[in-house]
Amino acid sequence: PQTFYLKDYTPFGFDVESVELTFKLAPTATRVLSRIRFIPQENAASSDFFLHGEELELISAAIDGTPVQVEEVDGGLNCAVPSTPFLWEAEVEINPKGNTALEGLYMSNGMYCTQCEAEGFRKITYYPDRPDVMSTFKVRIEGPEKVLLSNGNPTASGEGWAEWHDPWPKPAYLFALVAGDLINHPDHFTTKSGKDVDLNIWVRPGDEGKCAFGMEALKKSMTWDEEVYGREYDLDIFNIVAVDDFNMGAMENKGLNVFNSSCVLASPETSTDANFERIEAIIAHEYFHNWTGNRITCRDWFQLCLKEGLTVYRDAQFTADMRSEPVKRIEDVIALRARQFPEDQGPLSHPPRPEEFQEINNFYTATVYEKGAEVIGMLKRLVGDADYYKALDLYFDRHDGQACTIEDWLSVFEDATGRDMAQFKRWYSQAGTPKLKVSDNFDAGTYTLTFEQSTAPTPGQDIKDPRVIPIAVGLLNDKGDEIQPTRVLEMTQATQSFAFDGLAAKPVPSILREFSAPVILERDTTNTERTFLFAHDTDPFNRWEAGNALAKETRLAMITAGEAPDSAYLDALIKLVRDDTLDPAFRALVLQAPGQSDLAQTLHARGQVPDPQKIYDASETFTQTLAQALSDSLPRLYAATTVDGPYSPDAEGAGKRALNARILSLLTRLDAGEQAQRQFETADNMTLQYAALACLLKADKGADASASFFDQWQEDRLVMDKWFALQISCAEPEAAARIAKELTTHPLFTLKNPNRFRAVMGALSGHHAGFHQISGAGYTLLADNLIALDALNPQTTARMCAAFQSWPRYDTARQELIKGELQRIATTKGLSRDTNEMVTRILN
Ligand code: DPP
Ligand code: ZN
Repeated sequence: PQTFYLKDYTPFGFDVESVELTFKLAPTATRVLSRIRFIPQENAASSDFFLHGEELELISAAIDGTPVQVEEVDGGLNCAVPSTPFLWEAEVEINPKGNTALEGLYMSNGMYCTQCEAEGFRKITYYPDRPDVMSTFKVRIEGPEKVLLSNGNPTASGEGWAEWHDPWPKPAYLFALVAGDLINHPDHFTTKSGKDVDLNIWVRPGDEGKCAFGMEALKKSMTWDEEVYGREYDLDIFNIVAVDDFNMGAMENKGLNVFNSSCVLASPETSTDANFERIEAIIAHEYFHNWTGNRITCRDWFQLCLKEGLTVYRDAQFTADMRSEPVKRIEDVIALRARQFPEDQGPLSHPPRPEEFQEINNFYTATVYEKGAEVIGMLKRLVGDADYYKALDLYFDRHDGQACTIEDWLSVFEDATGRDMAQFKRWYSQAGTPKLKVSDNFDAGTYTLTFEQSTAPTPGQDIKDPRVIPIAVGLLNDKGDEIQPTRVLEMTQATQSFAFDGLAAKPVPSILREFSAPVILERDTTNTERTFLFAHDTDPFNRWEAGNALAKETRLAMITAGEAPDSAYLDALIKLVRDDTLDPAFRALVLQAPGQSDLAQTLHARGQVPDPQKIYDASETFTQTLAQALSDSLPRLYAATTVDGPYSPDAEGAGKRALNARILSLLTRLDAGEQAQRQFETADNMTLQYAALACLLKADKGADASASFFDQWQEDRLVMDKWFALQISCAEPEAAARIAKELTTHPLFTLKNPNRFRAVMGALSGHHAGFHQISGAGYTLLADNLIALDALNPQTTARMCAAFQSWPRYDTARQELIKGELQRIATTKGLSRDTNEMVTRILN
């Protein structure tokens, strides 16, 4: 397979002045007519006229009205063209119904929809399908469907046809078309300059009651982007469409966002608090792309984090503003450690801006997105808020309408702040998670912190240079008063010291507040000091972090030394959980057990071989001990966190319910399941019903509840995804793969719906001890299903291969089992380029 390199970038030798497309829709034989005006560039580096195209049947091609001979080659066509501006016209036929890859134009439940990012437009017609080629689009859709949508503004329509015009030049990956018998949930928004915008959420009949929350989230996002970034919407209409079969979460097509239905449809009866929060964030994310992604896009796909890192950062700011800043930060760091750290420390490690790929779809990763966002957060911390927004204003001013690079992005920071960003740029070019070793010294009133940074080699990058690391530090005295408010230390050397003068006694340091950089902090400290910070740290993130470190250390000591749960930590934990002055959402996070895969990674980093079953047992024992130790308080806490009145998905209620669910899970370990059963039966919202079902399944008392849940919700696809997943994630380790296998034979299981596939296979691979059973049953089941799915949907298959990425951590027996499965996948006949690249990288 071909490998593409950043260093090989060459501009396309032609400008595209305008694009006109006509779609004559038919399920298995849609005709696409294109009329494209090309202008050869003067002094072009290359005058080759190559148009991308895949799985297209070329009916005709003409230049300036005269039929032309083209050379069809793998991945596209070549054609001899004039050296003066010309009109390219082509007609192709495509088969949306046969398109199970869900890329290009495809059908889902009888509706047509598109997914073009990154390189799906070439499955619609011949085109220079690269993000640096931007043009305006006019689209005519002909078909019997009631609703015919494309990008931009509607210009004309009649029975069986509609026309759209998008005045904003865009790359082809932002093209979209939707056609179906859909129903809309309408609303409108007036922008700050007084422009009226029609808003619609389009859904299948039956789903119209699940749109109101998404619509509110959209309006909040529009207001927020005006207020915080000064960005206004720029078309007369903004459409969102919900589709069931979708590889990603959602897609920011200009003026026509297409959403996985799981990321937009919401109702109290069918969605949990976590669903509501995620939907609000994704609506915001896609909306924010209108400026960071669409108006300013990427020059090439190596620059993907330019738009994704920034837009994830922006949506995180939005969620923090709508809800709770510390809670959002803690949630994000938990997710970063669970998803990005393993990637960064394993065979798939790559920089936020990769320099080579075979299949770009394999680089929509936690590193590009979440680490990309961390990099923006560091930039903001280093330059300060005022200069950050100054740089962003310059970015929008200077680059509106352009396809940009990370160099362009860093230049606006250099020009707006006068700083040199050369060293900071290493965050974009170097892979791997830096380790930051800390030591301290107190002498004659001066407290000195010394940091040493190092990053282990990653694939293709043996040597790492020191990075700029913003380290937010505060100091406490022995009573827990803050004697040094948060100060951002700017580390640039491999080893560097920072001094704090004029102190009466040795302080307790609170280091890497707010998780100010995505690094692994290593410090010789004691559980006594951690317990002190857990009780007193004035930075909520680091207070949680101290508890998290204790939670990890006590489990690790149980695993490696057979110790009992640390009683000082238990006491501190119980005290904190009982403290009603603290935010319930924060207390719920403090009660959240550290991820078992994260514990395995830590053991591996300390030179030990993790045993998934022992990790599981230690976690269970700890939770059981906690339940018993807290037993007196559980009924009171359960009552105190029960939210009265009608359900509302606001942050306050959600925080209480999150704590309530943790209390219920502890209660269920002590009673016979009565409380959970009662909650299950009386719940009037999915958050409570789901929490109760999870408790019952975990206690192995969920058979009846599970059956009644199925009866109640079997018609609801999204709730059924929960039902599939929960049975696996709540199973005993030895039963997880067996249950998952049974579920793959359930009549409602299908390979054709990525959500359903992810519900089952994602729950299996997310069950650390269950997936890693030494029998290898989990590995085999996942590999069987990946092989089956690859023939239909390479993109989703390839992404799920990442479940195998952590194999080097485990014992030889497990390593051999996993490698055997990866080899079995690799040698499958006709394996996709996507999956082939992933298994090859994981094995090497
Ligand atoms: N739709 C995906 C996302 O936002 C890719 N752009 O992030
Ligand atoms: Zn995005």
